[in-house]
Amino acid sequence: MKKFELSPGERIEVLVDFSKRKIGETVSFETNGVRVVNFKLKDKQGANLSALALKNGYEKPLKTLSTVNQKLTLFGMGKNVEINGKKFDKTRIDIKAKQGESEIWEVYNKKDMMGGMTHPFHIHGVQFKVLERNGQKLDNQETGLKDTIAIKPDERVKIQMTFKEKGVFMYHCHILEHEENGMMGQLKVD
Ligand SMILES: [Cu+2]
Repeated sequence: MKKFELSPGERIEVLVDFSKRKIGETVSFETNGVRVVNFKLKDKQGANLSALALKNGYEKPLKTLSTVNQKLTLFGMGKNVEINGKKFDKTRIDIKAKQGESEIWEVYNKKDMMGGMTHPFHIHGVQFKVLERNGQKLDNQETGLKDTIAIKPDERVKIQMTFKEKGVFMYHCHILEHEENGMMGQLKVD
């Protein structure tokens, strides 16, 4: 890939192939046309790309599940934000799950009259695989384990995860203004 998009809270691991570059050449990462990282090539020692890729976070194949366990609808902008029609309440548990169990969640970003905006949806205490986006398979950027996913207006994503830790965890939009205004819920894993 030549470019990728990241929303607030998202991270990406990138493997860069310098093999066709010359010693002394500079390769840059740019964001909106501004260089943020420069690589100056001093040496070219062979590295095994497939071995590097395998080392980083790729787990066993997913269990095949067919049921959607939870449906979440993200809605709103500014102060008027909600998940499934509710604002955050620290005395309320919104979702219960069991340690060791795998679930599929479907998360939908409902448009409003203004068109809505992208919500970077984030879950604490667990990492997930993205199964599909609007029923379509994914591009390469999203095949790894994630804990935040950017969902554009009118998009619906399916994610699958296995709960490894017991406890109470938050899930929320990662835009500060939205989480501060209650676009957040609580997940209890027993
Ligand atoms: Cu948001």
